[in-house]
Order: sequence, then structure tokens, then C-alpha cells
Amino acid sequence: MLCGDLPALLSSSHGLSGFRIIIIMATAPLQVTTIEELSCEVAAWVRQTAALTQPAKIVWCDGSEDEFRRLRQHLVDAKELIPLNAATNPDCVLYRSAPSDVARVEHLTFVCTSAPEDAGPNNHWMEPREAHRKMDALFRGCMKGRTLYVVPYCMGPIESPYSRCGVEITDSPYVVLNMKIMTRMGRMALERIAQDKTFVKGLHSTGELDPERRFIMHFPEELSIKSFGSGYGGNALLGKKCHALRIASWQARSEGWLAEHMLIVGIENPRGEVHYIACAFPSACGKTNLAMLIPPASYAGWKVWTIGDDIAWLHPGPDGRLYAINPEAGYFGVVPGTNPQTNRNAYETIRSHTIFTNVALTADNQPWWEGLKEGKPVIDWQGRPYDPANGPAAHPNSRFTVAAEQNPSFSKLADAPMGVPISALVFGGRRRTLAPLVMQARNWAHGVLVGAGVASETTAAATGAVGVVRRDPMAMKPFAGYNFADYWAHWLEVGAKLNAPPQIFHVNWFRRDAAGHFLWPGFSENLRVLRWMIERCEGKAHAVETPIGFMPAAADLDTSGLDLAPKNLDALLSVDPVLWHQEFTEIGTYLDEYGARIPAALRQELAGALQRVSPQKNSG
Ligand code: OXD
Ligand code: MN
Repeated sequence: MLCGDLPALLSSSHGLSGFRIIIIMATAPLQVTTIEELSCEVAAWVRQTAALTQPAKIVWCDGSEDEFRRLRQHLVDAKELIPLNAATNPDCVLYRSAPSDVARVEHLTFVCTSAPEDAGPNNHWMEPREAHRKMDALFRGCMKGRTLYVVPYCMGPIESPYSRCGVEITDSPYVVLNMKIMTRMGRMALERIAQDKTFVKGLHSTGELDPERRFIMHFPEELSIKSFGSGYGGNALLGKKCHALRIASWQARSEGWLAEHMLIVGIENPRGEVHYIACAFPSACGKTNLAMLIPPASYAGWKVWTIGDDIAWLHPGPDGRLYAINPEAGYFGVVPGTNPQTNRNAYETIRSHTIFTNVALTADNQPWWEGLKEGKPVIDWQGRPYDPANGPAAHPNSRFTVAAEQNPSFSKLADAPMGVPISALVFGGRRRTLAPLVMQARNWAHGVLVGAGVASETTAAATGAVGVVRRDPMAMKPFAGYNFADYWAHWLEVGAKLNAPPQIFHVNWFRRDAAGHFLWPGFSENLRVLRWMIERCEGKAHAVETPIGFMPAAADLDTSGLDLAPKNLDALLSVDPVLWHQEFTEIGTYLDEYGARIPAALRQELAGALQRVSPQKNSG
């Protein structure tokens, strides 16, 4: 069905909107139409938004390569993007954000549900009408003299029944370029919206980038988002955290699936069998590195396939297993620390066709960051001559945006419409002490408690103090679009629908000794731990039952060829019941914040966990 109101639409559109496409309709003869005609609902919302924001020009993005190149060139000409060394980094550009706009702003991010308890203690809440009033006041006239871009996008493979679409209206061409890389963007998404007859509305303006006039508001009951005053990825690329996690987790709850902050990776053993694993780690805790892992030299015949590095949408399948799709099409990864030893795949992936944000530059215009191990910075991330007295050369949360297809380990199943079957779900955090290298939950309900109890040191991915341990259940603290108590209840319900649920594990790559040295080498060597998990899923690997779950004995983990002192391995696999009793007591205090909404089954799991580490049980 095409829109009736053509003259009004056409008069509101300029620039790229003249792009013509041909669509074939089942019931009508061949028709030729412009992109704006594909969905009346989108067109009406664009008109309404333009009336509020008063842009000088409206551009409907078709998602073509040509459009991308033109827009990128426009930003280079306007000195908003810096082209990098074409010989070493072909088609790469650098973007420098405002120094006060370099990370997600959790304190300015709200979930606006009619009832505050639906947003829960885990979210900042604002009454929806008040939130709209506040945001509309900011948006009124904010695009005067600017271009309004209409960015239709699809989260997930365009053919997948599990995918969901949205439209972002933005005045930031940098956002448009990023959305093109991170999502299936443009005409094909709008065609799907016309069929689906529903889409998430995301309105974004960089405003004046004033931290005092910056808000990221979510209206899950209306499937809409309003984001003002920031151009940073997680605040501004609305398909990512805002849609694919906060709004999607709300939708997933009512539709019986899970939207999670998880990488998805396939591990192929030398017999050619592939197990898919989804892992939830907090921001900047190594999801991208694990998703692109290169097997250690001694693991001949093992291969690793990346499906996604940040978000998983998980659906119970008809065979009672859990299936995952990656809603994204690109990576928005943390740059510092990336080098051929830590993550050769990422290093290769970002050599060309990459947007770098807030990295430093070498004398010959190559991108540079801490941990690169080659070259020298001469210009820092703010464009100043590099002076160590000013801090790191690249911002600790500097990022790359790159198409997933460029990854040498990109899986051919990354676009599979029904996703991949998941053998194991893994939670993890960045903990200097306490949490062992790996443990396996006793069953799904115990795994939900393990996920709910995740705590991790904060990182530079969000503004605020770094290195402070906080509760980050399922790595979703900043992203769950509703009350965590209801979210855990939903996890328990999803598990109950699965005949063959994934095994649930917890890992900690970040355990340190008293002198502050990491006990575990991490990176490629993490495959040794994944191997134990996979073999547990296959019923092959041995484990010992400990008060906190099943763990490998030192001999069960393949550490051959590793320079790992036996006392360090013992420390990595040790469980101190006294410290765990304290931990579970603190988890109990945390759960108490959610009051009577906490599912009884979760309380029961906690009571069992406490009992297993109780002093009486462990005395004598
Ligand atoms: C991200 C984050 O950008 O979690 O993925 O902050
Ligand atoms: Mn993330």
C-alpha cells in the first residue's frame, strides 16, 4: 500500500529524496515510486517531526554506498572528518567528538513508563508526559539551518522473522554514517517497515552538545526514543543500546524472547563440530576480543567464528533449544589495547573502511592508541600536540565503527534468518578477587541467580568513576528496559520453555594476585576455558562440585604450554566460602531493593546458595 498524500510528501522533501526505486507488489502491476512513499506512517511522523524541529532540508537515506561516500566526503570537506593515511589505512577517517561527549551517560538515561515500578529501581524514571514535554521543548526548532536525515534501519537479518525495524531521525551526518555500518539501513528496511506495519521511532539531535541539556529518554509502551544533546555512539546510534536492548528487552518480555548484552561466537573443534556460545560481559570487558578470538598456536584445527560482538536476541526454537541472532551488522568497538597479539582479527578488520572516533594520530596520519605497540602519537584525541601530561593520547573509550563482514572470522551464519543454536550462556565481570576463572551453574534457575549476581568494575564506556565494583546483573544494568525483578522472572519463564536449555557458566578473566598482576593470560588462551565449557555441554569434561557450582579441577583444564605457576592456577580455581557467604549476603541486600516483585524461585536459589557456603556447613 502506498501513501495517498503524495504532493505533501514530495513538497517536504529535497536533496537525496529524489532517489527512485522500483518495487514489485503482489497485487498490483509494476510501480515506480520514491522512497518516501513506501510507508505512510513513517512519512507522517517525518512531517510531524519536521514541523517541531524546523530543519532547512530533509534527506531520506536510501542506504546506498554512493550515498555513504557522498556524505563522508561532505564531512571531510566540512573538516568534521579527517581522512587517514590512504596507503596504510585506506578509506579510514577520524572523527573527534566534543571532549565532554565521549561515553554513555547513564545518569541522564531514562525509561519512561506509565507506572514507575515497571521501570524499576534499576532505571531512572520519568513520567511519560513530563518527559515528552521536556524533550519537545529541547527539540523545538533545534534543526533550524540543519539537515534532518531520515534513517530507516532493520535490526537483524532483513529476512529474519526475529528482526525488528526502526527509523531514526537525526541531524547528525556522523550518526547516519555509523548507522549505515551498524545496521541494515535504508530502502530495504523501509520496505520491511511497510510490510511489518510497525517500527520503533527514534528522534535524535546533537543539540548544542551541552551536557546540561542532554537526555536519552525511552518510551517502551510507545516503542519510541528521544535523545538530545549527545553525538556519542551509545547515546546517539539509536538502533544499538536504545532500541536493540532497552526497547527490545521490553518487547521481548511480552513476546517470549530475550534481548541481551551478549556476544555470539561459534567454536569449531578439529572434528568440524561447532558449538555456539553467547556471553554477557559489561561494557569494555572483552566481548569483542572473545567474539574474534584466534586459537592459541597449540590448538591446531580449532576455529572461531564471529556472529556478533555486543548484542544477542535469543528465541526458544521449535526443537526446545535457544537460538540467537545478532541484530547488528557492524562493530562499535573499544580501540585501546587492540594489537596483533591481543586481537589480530580486530586489528585486521579495522585496517580499512573504518570510522575511528577519538583516537590519536602519528606523524604520517595513521591512527594510534594506547596498547597498539607500533608507531608514536604526535596529535592526541583532542587534536592537540601529544603531551603525556595531558593524559592518554587516545581517549580510553575511543572507538572503531566497522562492518562485521570485514572480520576475517565473520561467520557465514551471521545472516541466518533463524539464528544459531546456543550451547552455553556465559556471564562474567571484571573482578580482581573472589570470582574464580570459571564455574558452571547447577541448572537454569541457579544460572539466573549467577547472572543476577554479576558484579564488575566500571569502565570508561560510561561517564563516572572507573574501577568501582558495582552490581551489573547479566551485564544489563545500563540496558534493561524494565524492572529487573520482572526481567529475572522472564528469564526463569524462558528457561522453563526450553527442553534443552543452554548450560550457564560464569567466568572471570581479570583475577589478580596481591601485587596486582593478572593471574590468567586471557585473550587467545581463553579458548582453553571455552573448550572445558563445550566439553561440559557434551557431557565429556570432568568437574568438581563446589559450594558455588561445578568447577574444573586443575587437571581438567588444558594448561599445557602455558607459563602458569601451579599456585596461580590454584588461586584461579579457589573458592573461599567465607568470602562467598559475604558475597551472597550482599546479593541478597541488592535483591531486596526490588522488594516483593523478586520471583520466589530466585529467592529460593539465593537461600540455597547461602546455605551451601554457610559456616555450619563448612565447619569441620
Ligand atoms: C558499547 C557499550 O558501546 O556497552 O557496546 O557501551
Ligand atoms: Mn556493549
